[in-house]
Amino acid sequence: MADIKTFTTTRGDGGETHQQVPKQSSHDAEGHLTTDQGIRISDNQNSLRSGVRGPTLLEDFVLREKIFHFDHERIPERIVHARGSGAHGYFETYESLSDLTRADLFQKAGQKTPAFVRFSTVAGGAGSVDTPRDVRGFAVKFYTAAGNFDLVGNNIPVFFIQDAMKFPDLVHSVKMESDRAFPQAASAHDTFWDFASLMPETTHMLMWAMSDRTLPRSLRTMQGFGVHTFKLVNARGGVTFVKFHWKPLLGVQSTLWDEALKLQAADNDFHRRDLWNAIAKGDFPEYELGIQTFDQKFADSLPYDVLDATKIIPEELRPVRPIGKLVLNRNPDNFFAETEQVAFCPANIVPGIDFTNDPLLQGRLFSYLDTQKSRLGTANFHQLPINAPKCPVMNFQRDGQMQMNVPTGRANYEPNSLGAHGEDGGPRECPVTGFVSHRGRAEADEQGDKLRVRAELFADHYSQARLFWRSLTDNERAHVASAFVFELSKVKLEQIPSRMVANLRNVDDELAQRVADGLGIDLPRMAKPAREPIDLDPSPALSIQRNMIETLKGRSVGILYADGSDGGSVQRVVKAVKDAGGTPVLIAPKIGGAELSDGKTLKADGQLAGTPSQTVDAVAIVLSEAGCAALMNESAAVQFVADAFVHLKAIGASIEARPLLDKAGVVADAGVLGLDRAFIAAAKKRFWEREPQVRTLA
Ligand code: HDD
Repeated sequence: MADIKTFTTTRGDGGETHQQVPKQSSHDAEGHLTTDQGIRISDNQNSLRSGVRGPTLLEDFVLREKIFHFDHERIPERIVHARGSGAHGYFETYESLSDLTRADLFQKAGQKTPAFVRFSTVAGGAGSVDTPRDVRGFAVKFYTAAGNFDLVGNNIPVFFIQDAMKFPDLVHSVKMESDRAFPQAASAHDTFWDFASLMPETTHMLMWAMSDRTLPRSLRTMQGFGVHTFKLVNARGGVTFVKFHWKPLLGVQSTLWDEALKLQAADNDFHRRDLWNAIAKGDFPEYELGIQTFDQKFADSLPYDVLDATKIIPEELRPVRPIGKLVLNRNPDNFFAETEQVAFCPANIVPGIDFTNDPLLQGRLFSYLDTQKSRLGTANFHQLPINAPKCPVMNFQRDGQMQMNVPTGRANYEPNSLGAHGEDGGPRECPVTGFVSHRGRAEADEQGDKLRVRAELFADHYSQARLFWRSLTDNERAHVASAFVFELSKVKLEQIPSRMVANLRNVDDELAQRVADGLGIDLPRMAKPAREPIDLDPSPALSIQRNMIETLKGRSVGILYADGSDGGSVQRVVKAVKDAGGTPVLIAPKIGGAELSDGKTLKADGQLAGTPSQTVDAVAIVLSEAGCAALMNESAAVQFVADAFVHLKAIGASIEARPLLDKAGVVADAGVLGLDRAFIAAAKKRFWEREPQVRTLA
């Protein structure tokens, strides 16, 4: 009935721990369908009734059990990050970090630790779309040999608020409005901008949220950040401050806003499908884990507070040191059991890692454990296979709903002398190997009177927002300005947009002016900042455009063909794309394919109307004269080409396809090519220089 999966984890000391997880299938060993009680079912089509056309009988336990279970199949969705996609994998350490931390997973070069990752959007419900403008969650559970370590981060290195006290307000404001239940999965509405404009501390994160960072091309091409400052603690008790960064090996790539909007129509599951397909075909997503480390002296030298989650430490100031790699190599077996039931918690840390006094982090330490009880219904949620540590768990916690273990022995208290868990009555405390909170001497001075206050430097709400703005390229800045205009144009209450623009004047007057112009409102007076912003050096590392890796790996090329297309040309493009590590996607007017010039029928991967060009990264239009003529009045074909052009993608086309390009408004530039080698090189990038030709970069 159940086959057993064995997980193995290597420990820092070279030892191995095993844990067995039963894998349930829907029938017994001989392939029979059974009830939950194991009784074989004779008929799964008809309920038991009295007479052929008579009433259904209450005694039909097969029917009752089936419907009873179905009635309870849903659990409360996450209050935030409800929509997510998960994957299994492992983390491999590059070199020993024992000088910095005694955390088991970082002790040996080559050491592998099993991991599970859940990526998510924040505002939308579980059934919402994958590509709204939204922050993405990047939560990693490391099943280390010394217990579970959860790094529950986002794809943006800062947060909207500084104190957990404001989290419920933030989330209430951004989710669908409480009376009308709309909009779904969108921040472009009155309540969010009302809150944001009244809370200047949100400004830095707003800049990121309005940038291309919230429009990732795929879950494989976005960064992740632990956000808070944490501590690494070594075996001698020495402490180093740390910030965690994930960098995708494919580089960071985003979509344009128009593309993201159209993707919502083309494929609600665009990111989930992409992640699944990549793993299924062995194209495993990889992310490098990096650390920025520093000491108290460095922290004291900064003009901002490292305990403030609305601040970054620029990479140029403190380089990110790569320490290992996460490889996602297995899709979940069951979405509900794994991706839905996985329970992350920033409080899950292991010896060698510790918290700081960041007031946002401190609030999170309570929230996640608490929410799992309401979501998963029992204090025993840690026993679910996806949450269970893969190292021994031994304590005297007992009972509770859905206790899935059978604890043995008479003693359920400590100390005891009954020897239920060994001669000495264990399990016992481990003063040396156990978790010891770092004493935090450096921060102790600041503890004392009970106060509801913020530290002085937390009042600087604009300097880093300004730093971010100044680090972007012209195109990226234009996207930020347009995003503010788009979002604020959806706000109906008049006082809100001008209040927001008044805040933006503290970031950059030109930005504020562009947003005011875009909205058609007068530039308001500058809002008085709580603390005068200062000019910090720009950080080029923050720009996506500047750091994009030119590659076809992880990218796809849509090849549009039709009856009469030259077979040789199609095959050459397919081969060249594959050779460069990309994925060719064959697109034809009919899913059954088209008859090529050589008389062969080539089956398509996607039908033209259902596979618009925003689902791929570059397009090749391989048409014969007749094929092109047939598509000239096909809006899906014209749109296919037009969108590729305005989304700044490379377009390779046969000469015969030119009339279609003309009709789609394509104007010759460096990204519009024939079907030769140059096209494959072009398909590795976007043509940012085309953008002023296709939209106003206000
Ligand atoms: Fe949170 C879920 C990330 C602040 C309270 N959060 C959640 C998830 C991610 C983050 C990735 C989804 C985990 C999953 O896939 O299951 N949250 C963050 C980051 C934050 C942050 C990077 C700031 C740096 N969160 C934050 C605060 C609070 C919460 C300040 C409350 C005081 N977050 C929650 C939660 C959730 C959650 C309500 C909802 C579902 C869950 O925890 O398991 O407890």
